[in-house]
Amino acid sequence: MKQLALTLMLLAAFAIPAASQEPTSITIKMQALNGSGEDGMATVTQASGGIFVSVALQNGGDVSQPTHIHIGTCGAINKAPEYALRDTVDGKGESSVAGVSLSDLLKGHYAINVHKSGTDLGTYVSCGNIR
Ligand SMILES: [Cu+2]
Repeated sequence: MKQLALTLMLLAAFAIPAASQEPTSITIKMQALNGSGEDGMATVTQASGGIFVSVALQNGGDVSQPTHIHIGTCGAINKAPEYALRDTVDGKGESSVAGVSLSDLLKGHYAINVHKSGTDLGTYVSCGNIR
């Protein structure tokens, strides 16, 4: 009987996958920049053939704010957008991006970056690291 219990325990141990499962959705803390007050959250969800990105910020205002995924981190971001997202308006934006997976993003260094406006791309108002 003792032997059986031990065997079952060993079987259970092997049934647990060695690597932890890839997440299907992550939540990102978006941090206000340059006095914008645009703190908030973003989610990146794996979808079929791509990802779905949802951004929700405070104090967004009604100006369309260009929003992208950039290579790098919020502290050291590559200025060229890597993946375009829908503009954030009133603090909200929802985008589908084809041809990229959440696990690809998590393997590299990427950040979601929100710009002040189409005419002031150089001022960043909110950023969150994808991790
Ligand atoms: Cu950008």
